[in-house]
Amino acid sequence: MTNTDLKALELLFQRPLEPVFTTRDSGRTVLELPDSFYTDRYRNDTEEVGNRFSKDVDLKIPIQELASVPNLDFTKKLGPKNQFSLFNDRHREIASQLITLFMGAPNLRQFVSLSVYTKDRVNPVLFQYAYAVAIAHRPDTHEVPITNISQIFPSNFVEPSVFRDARQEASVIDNSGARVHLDIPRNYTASDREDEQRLAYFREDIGVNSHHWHWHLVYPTTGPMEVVNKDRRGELFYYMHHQILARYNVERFCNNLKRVQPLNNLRAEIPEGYFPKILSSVNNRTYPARVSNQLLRDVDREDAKIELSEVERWRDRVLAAIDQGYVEDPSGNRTPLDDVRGIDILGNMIEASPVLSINSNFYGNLHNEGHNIISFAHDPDQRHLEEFGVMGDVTTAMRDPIFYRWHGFIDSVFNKFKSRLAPYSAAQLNFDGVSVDYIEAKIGKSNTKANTLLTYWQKSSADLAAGLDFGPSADGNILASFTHLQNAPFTYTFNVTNSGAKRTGTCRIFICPKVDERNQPLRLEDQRLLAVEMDKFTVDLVPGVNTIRRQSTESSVAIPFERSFRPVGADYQPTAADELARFRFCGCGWPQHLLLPKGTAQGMLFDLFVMISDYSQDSVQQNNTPNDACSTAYSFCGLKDKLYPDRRTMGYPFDRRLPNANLTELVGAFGNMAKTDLRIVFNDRVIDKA
Ligand code: CUO
Repeated sequence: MTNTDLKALELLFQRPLEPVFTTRDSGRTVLELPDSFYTDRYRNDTEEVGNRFSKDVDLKIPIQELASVPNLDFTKKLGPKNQFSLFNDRHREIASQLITLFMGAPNLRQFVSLSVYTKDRVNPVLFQYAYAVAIAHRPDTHEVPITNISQIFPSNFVEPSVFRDARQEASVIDNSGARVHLDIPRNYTASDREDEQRLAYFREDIGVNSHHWHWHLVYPTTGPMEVVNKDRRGELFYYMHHQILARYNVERFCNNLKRVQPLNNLRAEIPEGYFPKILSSVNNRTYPARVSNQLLRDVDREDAKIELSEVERWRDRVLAAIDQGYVEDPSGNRTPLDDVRGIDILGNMIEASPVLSINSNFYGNLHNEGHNIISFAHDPDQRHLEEFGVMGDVTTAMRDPIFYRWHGFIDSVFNKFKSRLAPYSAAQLNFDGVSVDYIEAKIGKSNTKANTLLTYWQKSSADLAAGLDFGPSADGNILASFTHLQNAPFTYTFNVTNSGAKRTGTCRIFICPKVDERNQPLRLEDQRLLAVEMDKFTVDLVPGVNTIRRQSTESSVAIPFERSFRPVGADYQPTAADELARFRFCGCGWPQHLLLPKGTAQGMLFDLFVMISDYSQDSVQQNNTPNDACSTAYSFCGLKDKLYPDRRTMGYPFDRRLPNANLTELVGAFGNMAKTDLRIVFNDRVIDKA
């Protein structure tokens, strides 16, 4: 790959709504298009337009003619100003064809040309999605970093009045180099009359929403098989969203709210309203709101038709399959839903992926159509010409309280399947001759108490300028500051005695709430569903006592703030090839600043649970190195182009019933497990990032 190919591909993530011939890279670079690339609108003025933008640039990147010009008619069903939804069948079909087209470009240079040619001819959000999927999966684009979605379409993530300020500032400060901080307000979507508002810091967190977008980008439901058919993707759909639910429920306990009520009755009013206030980038309108006590209705629109009864029928068939213990393909062949493959089959069938579902005619498209019905609740028959609400878009869905009720229902279906499996046996849980004798988690400073962790508010800033179309030309001088939850970094220390020969184990760390919303102790059967995965890593155990130390910042579920909001542009990228590969894949991962739940001012008690399992039962045969691209967040995101690196079912040991009544009995019965009380104290102060 030459540097200019790399650069051209990167530049296409910038200024998604501006024509492709305008300057990019802070006015320094322009793409030189063959005349045939100009759309009809500019075709008669190609010379003038080309000259105007290439006048003062440092670099002109010539774009090669296309060997064969694609027919893009299939994309026309989605207009340039329409919203694009991954949950919408027609949109997904268009995206799938576009991804296939991008994946099929014969070489890198032609891929660049194809992308440049396509950019102004299709819906901009559709383009950015299909383009990013292709970059993530083409073997020749490994080195191209995918710009975080919050930087491409910042208006989907932050309160819109900030952008007016941004443009104003840009016109006054020009290129003097002065940096302007724009403050994104907190708590702008509702007042505290709305109880759900207590969770806004979680639902509207930029890192949470961009993680969710990135996950769906890495695990699309349609497209060429080599893109869609990833190892255990259905299971990971279940597990990643299950963990979101566990985290959200625990977060609710911290805020004095009861657990999410799964949305299992589509005919009942939805008490939770949501007024998102954010702007859609493509049409400059705010995302539609949903009033309190809205009823869901059949959707009958040009762009979507779904009946509630259809979704209910699919739901009943899926539940019947779980009760019967098998699924049927279109020819009537039965596949048992066993303890190893069952969850993966169900994940792909319920989400659903039309290419991986065992029988999409019969089991339908349960989860996606639920998103759709909810997202059109405000205008189901299009009489008001409104587009879908935030639930229709993976970049914004997690902002709405209803997301957690719908996913709460989907999760309850998966949990129902898991609870039908036999409880884990002693043989599946123990690790003979290994005992965990001591565990603690402690903040780094010397005078802190063990097992008391701390959260607080932090003010950080991110450069969101790449996506500010027609905005300031010099990026880097407009920084958006926002306030988010943060935790003080801490270290786990475990003492593990190995009474056998040298061997390897997998260390699994969870935190579980101890009491429910009424302050009643949780039974293990409830606690396991609320267990929050904190970390997972392999440990080598020598004979005798081993002391294991691990930093909270090394967690296998999370990525650091800097990776979620890295500055874009070649200047900021690592140069070593392996570092680059990691940088590129690594936008997927739970935000490190939300690794710990908020806790409470008085301190909220949790069980810190650790288990060392037998690595010979966990390991997967593949070249496994700790430096794999983005090995840091593999629990939620897998490893790029590899098998999921833990053979146990995801969530082990809490994904199935356990042979004991409570956690104390469980750790008493198995020496390779231990727990201790952990207190999370929340300090209600805003601390500026150093
Ligand atoms: Cu991620 Cu419903 O699957 O939003």
